[in-house]
Amino acid sequence: MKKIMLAFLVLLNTTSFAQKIKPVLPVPTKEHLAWHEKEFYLFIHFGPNTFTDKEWGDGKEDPTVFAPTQLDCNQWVRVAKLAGAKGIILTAKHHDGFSLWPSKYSTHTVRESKWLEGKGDVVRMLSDACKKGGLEMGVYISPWDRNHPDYGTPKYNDIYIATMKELLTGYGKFFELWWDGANGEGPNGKKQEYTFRRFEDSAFAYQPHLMIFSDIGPSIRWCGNERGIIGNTNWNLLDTAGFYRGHGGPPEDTLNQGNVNGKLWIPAEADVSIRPGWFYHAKEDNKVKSASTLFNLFLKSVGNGGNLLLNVPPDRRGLFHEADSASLVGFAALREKAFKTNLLAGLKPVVKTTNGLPTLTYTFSKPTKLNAVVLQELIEHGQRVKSFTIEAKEESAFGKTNTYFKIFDGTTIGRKKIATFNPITTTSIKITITDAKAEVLLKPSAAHDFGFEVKN
Ligand code: FUL
Repeated sequence: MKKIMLAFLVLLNTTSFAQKIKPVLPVPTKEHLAWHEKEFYLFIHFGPNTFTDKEWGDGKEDPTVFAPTQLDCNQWVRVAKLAGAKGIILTAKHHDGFSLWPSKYSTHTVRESKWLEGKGDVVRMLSDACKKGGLEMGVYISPWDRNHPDYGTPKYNDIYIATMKELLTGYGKFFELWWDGANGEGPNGKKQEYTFRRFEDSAFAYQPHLMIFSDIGPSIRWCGNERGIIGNTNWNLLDTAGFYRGHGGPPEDTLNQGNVNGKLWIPAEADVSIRPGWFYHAKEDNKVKSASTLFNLFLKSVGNGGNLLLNVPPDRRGLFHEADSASLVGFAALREKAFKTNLLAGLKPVVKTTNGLPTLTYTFSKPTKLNAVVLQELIEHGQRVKSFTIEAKEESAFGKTNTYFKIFDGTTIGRKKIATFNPITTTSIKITITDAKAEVLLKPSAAHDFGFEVKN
């Protein structure tokens, strides 16, 4: 049996070749594939907490505290685009229950504020700005509601569904719906028994192409931490049987790495804030993550096969703060510099198969400096690679021109693996798949010299 099928072969004869490929189940949906391609998008936490200096509002705040002076969603979109983000997910409703749109199911909304004389709608403004700027939009609608008088009663589940309907049918297409796991007491001291299955069915009925995030999916999983770090080993697969949202999910390291033989395709998303808090606090203006910290987070999330959801909280003006914008622009410049030149472009690897596992050898025309190799599987046919190594040919300093030394020991590849190592100058690199579930299907590899240091 021919155990290796490389992407360049697939690309030569896509249809007939693709038909012969036996998938390794589960495989991603086409919505998953489109989501994977987004890689990086922004999160926006904005609401009364921005003005009360809190992280979790109690739902009793006077709605008139919400008083941005220069709110401009076009500025958010402009900066997001400069940062190279593909979309924006907005906290349409956080735990305080305050709705950033004039919901008819709540009395704690922008309508009750004095902002734009109660006629404003942040969801509408952002959705218009995203459409104009060519970004996709998503919404965070907190199930936990510390304001709604019916929270803690079965009626609230219907209200939550009606609230979702208002958003999901009133503003055009959203790419993602975000459910955080928090489930505390409401105003009457009771916790809610959520009917998540109904929530899910309703959301998909309103927007069939939606990707729904929660700690355990159904579409995307939490990566198990809020530091933006997905496991070096990262299976896009997860077993959710026996776990219920809000009642304890799998252990955090399982969320971080997935399950090697998981039954469902539920990839990891890394949510992390550019500042210590999720909401804006002036005292954190000097704690904004630097461009190079963001770049390292990119390596630990997108570079480990997941997506990066980076929170940038607007300030009390309703604008991204200058410090945040500067980091974001610097972050984009580092990505541009790092990935601009593919040192393997135009090089055809020599492919050898040992025990059914491929080794790809690339030979440079002259000694070449590099500190990263990017590998990708054709995940539409399932995730397969369990481990691999990268070796580089020794410089001829000791006359041993034919020896290779190991520069990277890897596990999964999945949608993308950005393997980084201390810079080396070499004439040849060898990528060996050392274990895989089935035939290995790789896209063409890339190698780079970032030209700056990264934390390995
Ligand atoms: C958590 C929330 O409790 C935080 O306030 C924040 O929104 C974070 C992204 O999700 O569950």
